[in-house]
Amino acid sequence: MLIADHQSIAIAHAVEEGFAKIPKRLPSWLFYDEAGDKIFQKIMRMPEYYLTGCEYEILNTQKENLRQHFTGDGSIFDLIEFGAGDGLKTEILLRHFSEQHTSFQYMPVDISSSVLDQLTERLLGAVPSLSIQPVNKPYDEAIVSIQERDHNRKVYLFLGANIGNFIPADAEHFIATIAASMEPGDQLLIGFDLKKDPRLVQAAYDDPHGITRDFNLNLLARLNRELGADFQRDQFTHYPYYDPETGMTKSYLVSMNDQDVHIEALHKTIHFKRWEIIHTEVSQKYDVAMIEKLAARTGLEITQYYYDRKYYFTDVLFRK
Ligand code: AVI
Repeated sequence: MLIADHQSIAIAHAVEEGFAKIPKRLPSWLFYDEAGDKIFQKIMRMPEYYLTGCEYEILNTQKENLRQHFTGDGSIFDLIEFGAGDGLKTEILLRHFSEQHTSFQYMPVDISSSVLDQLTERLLGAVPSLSIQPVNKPYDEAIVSIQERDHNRKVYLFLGANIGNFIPADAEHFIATIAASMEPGDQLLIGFDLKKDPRLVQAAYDDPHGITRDFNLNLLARLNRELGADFQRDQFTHYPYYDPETGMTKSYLVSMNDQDVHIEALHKTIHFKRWEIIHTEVSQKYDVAMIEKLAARTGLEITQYYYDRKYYFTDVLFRK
């Protein structure tokens, strides 16, 4: 028996809409259920997935520079983070800022209250003096409500190359939404994965351990669990493709046979032709020209690029 709670209604809706498209697609937020979160932790520990190590390096080497930028005139600031995940990377900054007696409050934003509860508990264990105010809302609503809550200066964080999971037009729209709410002096730090040797990018999404394959296929397992679907995971194959011209990695699940899949919650049977694709994710890689264009089009100024030693990744500080 399927329980039609708020979350499963949203999932059913997204799946119905996605499978009506040509080519079929599923939104990448569907990756992150409990099983998907665990597989993503494994991805972040793989040597092929260079992104995490690069950003750790940047935050570790630049934490004092960032603190000085964020602190500005010394007045208290709100450190607002979208998509904090397990918070391990942000902890580098939070720990350092607390040790330096920096005056700030940390506001992680997520639509999942359980993600926020776990994050809060973990961070308070790691940094007991942290002032943390979780915001349990979709990103756009959170931006408005935080604005109304206090008049502190705002520093927004969007780390981990999460911006890459938007197609460029949507990335611009998201940054423009934040920029519209920023006052002069407010800042925004975004993590961008950079264009590089195409083989390295390809390997990050097509690892030899099969971990990213499991991450992608978990989508189908999730639909089986939550929507009563009868996908056979071994009838689909994981196929990521990096295009060095556009900088876009697209991930697909490809149907290896002609097959019908029944989805109980939708009262529908979906047909997949042999070699038909389901497009499941975009991971956009950037270059400096693309980042400058984003800044120009959203009315932001670039204060600083922070790079890792290999120039694989950059955390870019913007201000209004
Ligand atoms: C969360 N996001 C930035 C990851 C990425 O690189 O696009 C998700 C991911 N998908 C496959 N591997 C990692």
